[in-house]
Amino acid sequence: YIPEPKTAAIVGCPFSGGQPRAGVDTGPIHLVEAGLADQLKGLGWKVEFGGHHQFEEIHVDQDPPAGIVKRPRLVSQVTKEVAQTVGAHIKAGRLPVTLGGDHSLAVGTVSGTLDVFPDACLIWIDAHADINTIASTGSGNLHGMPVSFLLGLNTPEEIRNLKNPNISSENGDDSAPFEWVVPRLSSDRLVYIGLRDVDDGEKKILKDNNILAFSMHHVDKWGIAGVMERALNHVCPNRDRPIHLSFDVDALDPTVAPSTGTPVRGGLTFREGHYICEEVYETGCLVALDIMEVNPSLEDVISVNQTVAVGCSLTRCAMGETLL
Ligand code: B3U
Ligand code: MN
Ligand code: MN
Repeated sequence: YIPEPKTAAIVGCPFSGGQPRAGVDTGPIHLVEAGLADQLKGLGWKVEFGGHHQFEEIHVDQDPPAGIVKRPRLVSQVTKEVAQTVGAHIKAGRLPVTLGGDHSLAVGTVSGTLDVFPDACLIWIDAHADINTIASTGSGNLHGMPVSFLLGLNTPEEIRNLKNPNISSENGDDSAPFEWVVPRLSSDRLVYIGLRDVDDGEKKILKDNNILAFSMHHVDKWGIAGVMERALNHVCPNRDRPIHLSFDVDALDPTVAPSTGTPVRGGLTFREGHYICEEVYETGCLVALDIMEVNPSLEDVISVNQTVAVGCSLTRCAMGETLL
C-alpha cells in the first residue's frame, strides 16, 4: 500500500473544538516548524504540504451543547472536511499524515480512509478509549467519543437529537451533526494499545462489542513486541489489509510526552511508542497516520520541545526510519 514513488501529504489540523483546553490547535504548527516535512524527505518521501487547514468557525452562540455534548456542529463540520481531504489524498496515491489538534479529528481521518478502503483496520494508540457514546459520555467532550461514531454505536435518533431545532444552517442543510458519518468500521477491525484511563461505561462498550484492547497491564505482561504481534494478528492477520494508525501522544508516559491535555501516569516508554510505529511500517500496509493531542501551550519550553520532537520521531518511525 505504500505509494510509489513514496508520497506523503501533511494535513495540518489546527483544531481544539473537541475538548475544553486551548492550545492543542497549535500542535500541527509546532510539528511542521520543527521540520517534519524535511525529515520525511530525508527518508525518501516526496512531501506535499500546502499550509494548515483553515477551518471555518461556528460561533458558540450558534453551536450550543446538545444535551451534554459540546460543540456538535463545529466538530461535525470540521471532521467532515477532514474526511474529504484525507480520502482525496489516499485516492491520489498519497499517504495522509494528519497532525492534530484534538482526537475528535479522527472521526474525519478514519472516515476518509474507510471511504477509499472499506476493509481497512484501525490501530488506536491512546491512554483513553475515546469510545464514549452520546448516551455514555460524562464530559460531553467529543474527543472522548470519535470511535463510537465510526462504529455506529449511536442510534439514528440520538444523532438526530444533536441537531438544535432553534438553529438553522445558512445553506439550507437540515442534516444533524455527524449524520454524514457512514459507520463503516467493524469492531473486529479495531485494536487499542496503551489504555489506562477508561470510563466504566466505555469498559462495558468494549466488552459488549468484543473489542480487542491492550491496556498498560498487557504491555507489562507480554512486552510491547508480544502486544504488537497479537494486535496485528487480530486486525491484519495476513498483513494484507490497509492499516490506519491513530496515535494520541497521551498514550506515552507523561515523562516522555508531557505537553498534552490529559496526561495519565504509567504510559508507554519512548521506545515502546516507537516500536509500535516501526512494526506498523514493517507490515507495508500503512495507508494513513494521525499524530494527535500535542498541546504546546501546556508545560514549560523544554517539555514542549520534547513533546514536539517525539511527535516528529513517531511519524518518522511509522514512515520507515530505521535505527540501523
Ligand atoms: N473518557 C473521558 C476522558 C478522556 C477521553 N479522552 C481524553 N480524555 N483525552 C471523556 O471525556 O470521555
Ligand atoms: Mn485520544
Ligand atoms: Mn488520550
